[in-house]
Amino acid sequence: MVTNEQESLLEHIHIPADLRKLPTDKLEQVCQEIRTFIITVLSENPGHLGASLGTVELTVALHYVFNTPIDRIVWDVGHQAYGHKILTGRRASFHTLRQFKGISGFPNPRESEYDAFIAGHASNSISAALGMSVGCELNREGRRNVIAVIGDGAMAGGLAYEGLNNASTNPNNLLIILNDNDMAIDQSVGGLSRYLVNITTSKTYNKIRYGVYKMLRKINLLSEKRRENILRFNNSLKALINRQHNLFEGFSIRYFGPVDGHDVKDLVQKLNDIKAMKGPKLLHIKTKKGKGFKPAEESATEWHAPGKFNKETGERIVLPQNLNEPQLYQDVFGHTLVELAQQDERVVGVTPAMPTGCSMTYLFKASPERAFDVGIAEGHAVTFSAGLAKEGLIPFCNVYSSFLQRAYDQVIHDVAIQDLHLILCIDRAGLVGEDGVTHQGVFDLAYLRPVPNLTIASPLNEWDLRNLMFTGYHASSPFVIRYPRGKGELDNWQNTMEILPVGKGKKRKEGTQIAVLSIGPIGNAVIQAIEIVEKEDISVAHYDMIYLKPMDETILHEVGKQFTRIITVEDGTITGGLGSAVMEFMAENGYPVCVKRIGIDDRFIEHGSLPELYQLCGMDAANIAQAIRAFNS
Ligand SMILES: Cc1ncc(C[n+]2csc(CCOP(=O)(O)OP(=O)(O)O)c2C)c(N)n1
Repeated sequence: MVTNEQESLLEHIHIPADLRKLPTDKLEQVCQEIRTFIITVLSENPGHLGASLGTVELTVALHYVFNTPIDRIVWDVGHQAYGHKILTGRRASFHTLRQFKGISGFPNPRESEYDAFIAGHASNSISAALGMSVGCELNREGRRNVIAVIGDGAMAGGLAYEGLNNASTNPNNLLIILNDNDMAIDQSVGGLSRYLVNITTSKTYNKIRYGVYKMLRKINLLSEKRRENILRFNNSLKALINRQHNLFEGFSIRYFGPVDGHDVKDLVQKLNDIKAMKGPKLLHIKTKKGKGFKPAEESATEWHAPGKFNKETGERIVLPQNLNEPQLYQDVFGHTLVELAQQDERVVGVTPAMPTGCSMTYLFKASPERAFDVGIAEGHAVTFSAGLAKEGLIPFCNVYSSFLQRAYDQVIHDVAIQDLHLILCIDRAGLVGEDGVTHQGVFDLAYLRPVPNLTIASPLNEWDLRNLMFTGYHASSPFVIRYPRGKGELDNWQNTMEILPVGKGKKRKEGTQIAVLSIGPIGNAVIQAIEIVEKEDISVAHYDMIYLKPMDETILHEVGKQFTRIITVEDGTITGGLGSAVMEFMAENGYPVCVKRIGIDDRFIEHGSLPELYQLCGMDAANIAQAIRAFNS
């Protein structure tokens, strides 16, 4: 612990070069100060707590041993990089984390030269770092070290294997740190996770191996030429002791570890030992998610991103749930899925590593044999669901909007071409707020609309989500439902399920001067905007389209005939979504109308609270009202 008498070291570390001036025996104190700082700031300003507490020692050791920012650290996902932010000039602004115009929750090269690559979506670090490392060998500017830091959860993603497979093909000096805490957000799943447990328990082999490496190095035998021989020697040793192949050495990547990722001095020593080695290598470290904060250590999923909390008592500050309040879309999804599964044993659930986030946990509890967490593997989740559908099951495959970008080809090739009946539930659709630029779920309407055979729908409220799940269940081809994170709008929740006829929208309000067409929950902002302008005697008709595809052509013809001014509103990109579809329809059918599209224009949207971001994008009620006013004049 840092005692009051102890002088703070962290306060004097503005950049990693300051850290590198310290003697090694001061590093533990630096770690303790970083940990305390993260806990203190995050208790007031919510963020990803557990992962960053687990990487404090690693972060300090990396910046101590390597010459950052010339040497590059590529963080995978990036939610574990808070310590890195604190050491790289962002300690003073750390309290603005994830806030509008504050620092990002993930590394971003636009924010700092120490952030080597964009992060947010899992499993890209090995490919990116390998590209840099190979690039360095080709460049004449001289060598730099490139280090990819990847968690055991992210290591399960297919892209990581593509990087591993390619790692030994071209000359490079890549170092991969496998940060193994046996957790993704939920428990890590799958064969890799079991493999890592096995390898971790193979202590004898790993100890002997490291000893042999050190001895050879000491007597100067570890030249490049000898590498192959040593690998072979290691393999025989391994066969002798374990009768187990090492996955990474199978890819011709030298494997070291596992080592204690919370022993900063040892980490420094190990990194120094392997730093100069040429060729791709991997250091496997064992860490604890939430390290140093007991509640987070004990309940890693809950403390992955816990919101505000009391740092003294370890209590999360959770507002009491009022049962008469609107429901969470996620809970509606989770409970409805269980009900459908109880009615029909063909119904199954598939999630790529987000059972808690999307509330598939209810199905895991009710029917564990019919709920599948496939790991961080969105492409696989979609194709796996397609396989299940081929066998006559009815999969509800739940993928977050921005992560579904990883599975675009699978949606087209494996689902749509074969017209397989599954329900693709797109969670976190639309602006997501604090997670920022990498997580905004704003592209799905635009990228899915051109795909034949898909039905694409979005509910105005949480009850319609339930109804759409029921409708999708009764469909016979791929059925897509997109909905946002958080609470819906209804205060008169109904526990019934009804079919919403495919391709039929709803006229919510008559009007004479302007027609507003919306899709999804953003329609509630439209309802409020219309209430505002009606007080100014502007008469607006409102249509909730519900379906982007097929679109309700009866509504579109009615609107084309009765109005000359149409506004479209969607929680997604202006290009390619509802607004574009309406414009195409009006042009193709010869309606002389003027269409104003409200949505996200051609730029990336950074982090901030949802109200701030909706305002920024002109998608809040006041701005929509202003757009109606301006369009009417
Ligand atoms: C492509 C993609 N899918 C899902 C996520 C959501 N996600 C964020 S962190 C995380 C778990 C990562 O686990 P691991 O790599 O082991 O890191 P840890 O949190 O344990 O440090 C997941 C699934 C993501 N960021 N990217």
